[in-house]
Amino acid sequence: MTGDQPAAHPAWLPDKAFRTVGSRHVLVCADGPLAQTVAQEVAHAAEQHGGSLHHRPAGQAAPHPDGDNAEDGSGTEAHGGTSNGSGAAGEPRFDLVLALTGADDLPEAAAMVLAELDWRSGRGMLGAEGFALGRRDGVTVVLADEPAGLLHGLFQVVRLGETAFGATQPIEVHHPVTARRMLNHWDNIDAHPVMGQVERGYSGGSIFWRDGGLTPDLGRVRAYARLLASIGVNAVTVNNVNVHATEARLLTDRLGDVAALAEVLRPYGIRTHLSVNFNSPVALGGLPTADPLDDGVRAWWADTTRQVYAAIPDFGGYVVKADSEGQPGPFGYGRTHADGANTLAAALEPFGGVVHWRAFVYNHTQDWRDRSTDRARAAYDHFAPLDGQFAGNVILQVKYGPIDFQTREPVSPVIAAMPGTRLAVELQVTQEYTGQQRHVCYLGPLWHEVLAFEPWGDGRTVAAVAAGRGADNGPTGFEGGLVAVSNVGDDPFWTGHPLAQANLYAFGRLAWNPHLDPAAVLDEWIDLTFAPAATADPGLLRQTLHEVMDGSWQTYESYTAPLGVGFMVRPGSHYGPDVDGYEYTPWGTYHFADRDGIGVDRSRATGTGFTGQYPQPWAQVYESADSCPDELLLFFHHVPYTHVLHSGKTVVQHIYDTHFEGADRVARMRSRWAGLAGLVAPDLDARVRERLDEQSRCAQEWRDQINTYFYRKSGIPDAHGRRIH
Ligand code: GCW
Repeated sequence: MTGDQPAAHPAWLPDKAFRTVGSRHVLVCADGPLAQTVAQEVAHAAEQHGGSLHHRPAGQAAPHPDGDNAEDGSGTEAHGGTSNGSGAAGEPRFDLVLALTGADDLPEAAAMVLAELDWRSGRGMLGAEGFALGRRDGVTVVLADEPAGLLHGLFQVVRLGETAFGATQPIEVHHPVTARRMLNHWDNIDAHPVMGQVERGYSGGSIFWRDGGLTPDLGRVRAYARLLASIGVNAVTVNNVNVHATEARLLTDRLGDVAALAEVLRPYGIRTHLSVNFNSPVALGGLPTADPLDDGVRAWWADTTRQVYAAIPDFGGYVVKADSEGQPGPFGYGRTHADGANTLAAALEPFGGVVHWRAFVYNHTQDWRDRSTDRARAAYDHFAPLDGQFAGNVILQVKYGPIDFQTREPVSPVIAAMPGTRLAVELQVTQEYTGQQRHVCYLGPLWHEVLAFEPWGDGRTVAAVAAGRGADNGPTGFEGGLVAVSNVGDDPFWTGHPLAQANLYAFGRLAWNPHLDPAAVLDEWIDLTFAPAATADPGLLRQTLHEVMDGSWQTYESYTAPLGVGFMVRPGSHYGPDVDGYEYTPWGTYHFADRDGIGVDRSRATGTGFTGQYPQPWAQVYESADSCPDELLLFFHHVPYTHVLHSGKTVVQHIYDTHFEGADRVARMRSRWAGLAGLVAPDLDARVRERLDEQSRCAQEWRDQINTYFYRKSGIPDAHGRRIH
């Protein structure tokens, strides 16, 4: 227990997940703060499970068997048992060696792996975070050029469990696909009157801020950093992109709080970034303007940023939401977004910092009568013409879809439109539009699909664009990154719904390697979190979790807005059905259903022309209702209810069928979970049951409202005569 907070669930890193490492004799051969973290992790595991840790700096010779380990002055020795015997060079024999490639006097197995690595690619090729993993002579070896690689390698060994200590393994080299893998927290220090403390947060309060200031529970922040490091996340913003008055001051007089958080995140290889308000030179600096081309404004940003780096030397940079949903921006001064971003970038440049500049810019005060304005077009229209004008340390942060994190959207055409700009793709782990952590909705398959999408149909993927890789897979010099909005709060289960932890897990793993199979990623999470092997019925536990989670995104899609049309959620909260809730609002999110048909005509021929923002082949595929994939049909086209889909069903029958099926599937998920009795911890079980009850209720409500709406609009009865109201 920490204060009045219940103890946090260990998520995917309970002590038992470390049994295979903790029961072994481990050598850590590296120095620096991250190596210290590796050593602490191993030492803790060894205490729990009876193994041992020997930690020596990289530049130090191995101990001799008759020596007294006096050279351990700067290292540590932790035992749950003793090292078992002598190795060839007279040193203790280890089961696991985690060493820097530059370390002196490596044990023989590690030297063998290093020699092979040198022969293959040469040391120094592992980079800042990569690692090599191999097993020789009964010893598992992790080698890295930098300590961060050892941290990632340790967690890979933890994930592998006994497999890491089995047969001799060929050497595997692991690299993150992109250097920056970031989570954005939409956390406020002060609870916002409408949005609460965490905007679109469904997991309690902020883990960073409490009672108007820094959380007293930095231990929880440390535990969070550990979870993030284990999945490869290496950057975090600690405040909302909507930067309100109190939070704006994190940049200046409340900077100490940010430094305190950075201090806790740093030992896990996580850099701290800050969301800043574009108007800060006025609001905080007392200047008459925030015009980005004004000399005084530039000097203010430069000076303020210098002070940030004085407090936080490894500070990552700024995230900016400008001219978006009421936030100030360069438009207010007749300047472009390149002008705005570049001014902040110039201030960060001397220190190696970056600006994440969000492309989520659109007219949120649209007249619903105006059919010529298409919100989907906005990001491209604003930003594509600016390609090539952004400074080298500006990263344009683009939501994966053109609208707003809907359950189903096409990939944003901006991703294919700016070859001369560093682009980060933004995903939403918090389930704003996907059930708000009351519904099970495993998003790994959605993100996998987005990251694997080929904008030019030529093998080059969205993930490659974010990673700055060209058609030949060579570096383009425009590396951006992957970013996601966090789903974590101070809830004991971290994510409200315990099964929503899997989304956080999957984001990290897919950001590290987008080629991973989301079902396999889920399996990793299940193994680490529930340790099925240690339960009475491992098969049932694993199978049930897969049955409940694998297809849950498609299930959610099936009982909510149909065929990519989006929204139909309750305005404001974005939870539950309200088909016409947004239809006559200024937000630009319409479905245009009438008695004959539904959907948004975004074709070039007769609609808003949005399809023309895509390169071929997609410009053509999306242009025609005949070639448009079913699941996106209503995003791109307005069609009659009797339009026949590729599936052979009419649109309206598809709506009825998917909504009946979706609600039925939720009922099955609920009864499958009930069959787990006793295999999971009672508190977790109770929380999941409570959420499944709500999901089941809500899915029925969606089913009935959507089906009734379209039956009343179209007058077309369900072919199967099921009950519609
Ligand atoms: O999805 C919308 C949310 C807003 C959010 C905005 C954004 C932080 O409804 O709450 O604001 O997107 O991404 O900026």
